[in-house]
Parts: sequence; structure tokens; C-alpha cells
Amino acid sequence: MTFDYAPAPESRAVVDIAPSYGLFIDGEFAPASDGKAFKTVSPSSEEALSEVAQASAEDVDRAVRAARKAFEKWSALPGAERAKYLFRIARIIQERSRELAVLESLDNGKPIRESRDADLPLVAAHFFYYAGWADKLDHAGYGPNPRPLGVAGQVIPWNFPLLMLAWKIAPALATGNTVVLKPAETTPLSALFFADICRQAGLPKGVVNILTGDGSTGAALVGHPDVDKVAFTGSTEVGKAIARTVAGTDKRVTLELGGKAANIVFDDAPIDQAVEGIVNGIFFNQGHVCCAGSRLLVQESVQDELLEALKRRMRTLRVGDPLDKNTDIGAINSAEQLARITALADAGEAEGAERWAPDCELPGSGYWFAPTLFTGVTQAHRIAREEIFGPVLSVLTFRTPAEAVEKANNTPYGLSAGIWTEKGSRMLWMASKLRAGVIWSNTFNKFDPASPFGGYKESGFGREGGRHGLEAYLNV
Ligand code: TXE
Repeated sequence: MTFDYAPAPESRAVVDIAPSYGLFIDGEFAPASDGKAFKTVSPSSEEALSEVAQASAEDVDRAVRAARKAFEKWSALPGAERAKYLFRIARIIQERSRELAVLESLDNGKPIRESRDADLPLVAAHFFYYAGWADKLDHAGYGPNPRPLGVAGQVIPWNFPLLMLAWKIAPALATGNTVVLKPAETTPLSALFFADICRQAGLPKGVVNILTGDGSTGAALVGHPDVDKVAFTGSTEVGKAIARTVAGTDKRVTLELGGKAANIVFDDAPIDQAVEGIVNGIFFNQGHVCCAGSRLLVQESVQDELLEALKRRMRTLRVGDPLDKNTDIGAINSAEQLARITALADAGEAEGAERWAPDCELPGSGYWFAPTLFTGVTQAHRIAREEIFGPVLSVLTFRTPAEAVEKANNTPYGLSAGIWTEKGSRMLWMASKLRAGVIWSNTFNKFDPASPFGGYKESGFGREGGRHGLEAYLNV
């Protein structure tokens, strides 16, 4: 289907991307020690946006030493002083939010409407929220004088580059730790712009260090003997490797890994509202969301009505240019991720599930995947068990609440779930039975810096956000 609408492109000119970037160590940008660099590509056009340094083990060591040196003074500052820097960073993020939103959409592929209206406001909100805690740590419920851990080594993924950075850096700095952060190799630019914001805010040198690089840089960082705390968001596979690395050391660790969330719709749910929640749950950010509602569990009696309404809604979704303000689904972040999604969707078909996608025209260059629905899915299918991390929804059915709980929990993951019902007692009963760190009721993908977020089972451990997020960075 082609749409008859006028594109409303956001101006690319609001962001000035340099042809190359160095590593941000001790307040200065510098090339990698061995001169290595790699290109970051826009997934919607396959155009190279810039060249960034590939940090070596020697660079990791230099950054950790800078963070260690900065820790002495930073941790000794009164909380109210640290708060001033965090408030300043939050305000600069707000002032530069248009530029950062365009940058994020270019480097990641997400629609500008999402980077502008979801990512950036939440990024600023996290800095404001944790700035507010910096001078109140004695009142956080940990007893008097909780102490920071030291140097935090933080490794983040590509799905919410700046938001994951905020989740990691804001609580670390508020509690008096210093940071070495490695962004994902496909989305390094917003972290480098954040480095510039740290300079603009006058943050003391070495408090935040940004190392671009691939998994080898991440491995060197989490394995560095002078890193006190490791915080990781990414794949379960790498999370397990990191857990093995830190086992037997005195490092503290939090892991936020994959998910296979169930969005559970009962026959009394308001159907239109549920459809919006399902669409938001799986197609927001191209489904590159650890808590995506990638399994729809629908009560058998409303299956036909719900699926018809869902298909009608899916036909209206616009896939295309991330900088177009009308776009609902942007580009898949990388050729590798597109290949993973394609392989799992093909497996769904090969294993006998029924595949449906609206008739939509995908752009010629770049990485794209149409919003896709699988019906007739059973627990045995790979698409019911494995994280697809793309715009692909697997539909299963149930008859009773007990069956819904059994199916929802039948996964190695346990990050989130959604319950759609008008019955409060049923909602509370379901919430008490579901093994998931976050449960939404009659909504999905709602985030707030004051809410703790994190998983059960193979979705990881530790909590980020809220008062609980402070604990990961404190000795109490
Ligand atoms: O993740 P990786 P990938 C899931 C999702 C996706 C799959 C693979 O299912 O399809 O993982 O994605 C760094 N030591 N999630 O390959 O490799 C890496 O450089 C230390 C869910 O991109 O885990 C990047 O910065 N660090 C997830 C970060 O880890 C290492 C978000 C994540 O990359 C490393 C992303 C190592 N040995 C993917 N190897 C979520 N929970 O939201 C790689 N890295």
C-alpha cells in the first residue's frame, strides 16, 4: 500500500556531525593508542556518518586510571555540589534535545517522533531525578553515610543509546562514583555528544570517560582489575560471559538482559485500547526493546475480534525515513540485526505458524522489516521462545487465567508483562503470579525514572531506576 501524505522531514542540519571522533578520556578527545577507528553507519541510508576511535586495552587502562584519579575529589564533594552538575547536564540535554534527537534517529534508525517525544525527555528526566537524590543519600533508607563504590565500567546496547547512558551514568554520578562507559559499536555518536555536554557543564575531568569500540573494548573494560562495579545492558549471552569474568573478583555487577514479554488480553478488556497497547508494545522502536510485548496471549473468545482490529491498525503503520515526523517504524539498527530477525521469522514460517504483514512498501536502501504478525503459534515454536528483538509479534491463545499465567511464565526470561482486563481482582492475582520484574496493567512500555526496572531469571539481576537504582552504586 502506498500512502497519500506529505512527508514532514525534520531538518538534518540541526546536528553537526564531525568526520571523525576520538575517545573521551580525562576530559579530552584523543585518538586510540594504536590509531584504530571504525565507521558508524546510518541504518536508514547505509551512509557513513562518521569515523570513531576503536579503544584498545591500553586506552581502557588510561580511562580507568583517569576515573580512579577523579574519584578521590568527586566522591568527597558534598552531594549538593554533585547535584549542581547533574542539574546542569539535565538542562543542557533539554536545550540541545532537538539536535540530540536527530542525531539519535540518524545513528540508530528510530523514528524522530520517538527520539523527540520518548527518548530525550526521559534522558533529561533521569538526570533531574538522580540530581535530586545526590544530597539526600542519607535519607535513602540505607542508614547514615552510604559510600560510593569507586570506578564504574558500564557497557550499553544500541537500542536506546542515550537513554541507556542516562540510566547508567546519572545514578553513578549522583552517588559519587566515576564512570568509564562504552556505547555499542553501531550507535556511538550520542555518547560522544554527551561527552561534549559534560565539558559544557564544566564536569571535572575524568568523572565521565567515553570509550567507543566493539565487544573487545567492552571485555577489556569489565575485566579491568581497577573497575569496582560493572553495569551491563545487552544480550543474555554476553551477560553470562560478563558474569563469568567478574566471578571470583570483588566487583559488583548488575545485568539487564533480554526478554520475551507476554501481553495478556482478557475478553473483558477494552479492545481498542488493548490494540494500541499491543502495537506500542511490539512496534515501538522497531521492537528493539528488551521489555517488548513480543508474545500476545489472547483469550480464545476474543481472538477473532482482536486480531481483526489489530490487523486494521497495523495497516496504518508507516515504515520509512526516521527523520519523517509521520514515521511509526524506522530502520532496523544493523544488517546483523536484520539477518537475526529474518532468520527467526523464517523459522516461524518453517515451523508452521501463519505469517501476516500489511502490504507496505519498504525503502530501497537501508535495513527494513515490515511489521509482522504470526498466528497459530505454539510454545514449541522458536518465535514463542527466543527473543526476536524486531517488529514481529507471536500470537498464542488461552482459555483461563491459570493457563495465561502458565504460558506467560513458560520462558527463560522474566523482564516484563502486560495485563489487559477491567477486573481489578484478576489483575492483582495475575500480577502476583507472573514472574516478571515489571508488570503493566492496561498500558505498556510506560517508564518513569522513579520506578525500578530489571528482570527475573535470564533477564538479569539488579535494579535500575528509582531508589533501588542507587543501591547498585553504593556500599551501605
Ligand atoms: O548484543 P551484545 P548484540 C539482544 C537482542 C539482540 C541480541 C544481540 O536479542 O538480537 O541481544 O545483540 C558489548 N564483553 N539484546 O549482538 O553483543 C557490545 O559491544 C563486554 C537485548 O548487539 O550483547 C555492546 O556495547 N561487552 C538487549 C553491548 O555489549 C561486550 C540490547 C551489547 O551487545 C562483549 C541489545 C563482551 N564480551 C541486544 N561483547 C537488551 N537487554 O535490551 C559485546 N559487548
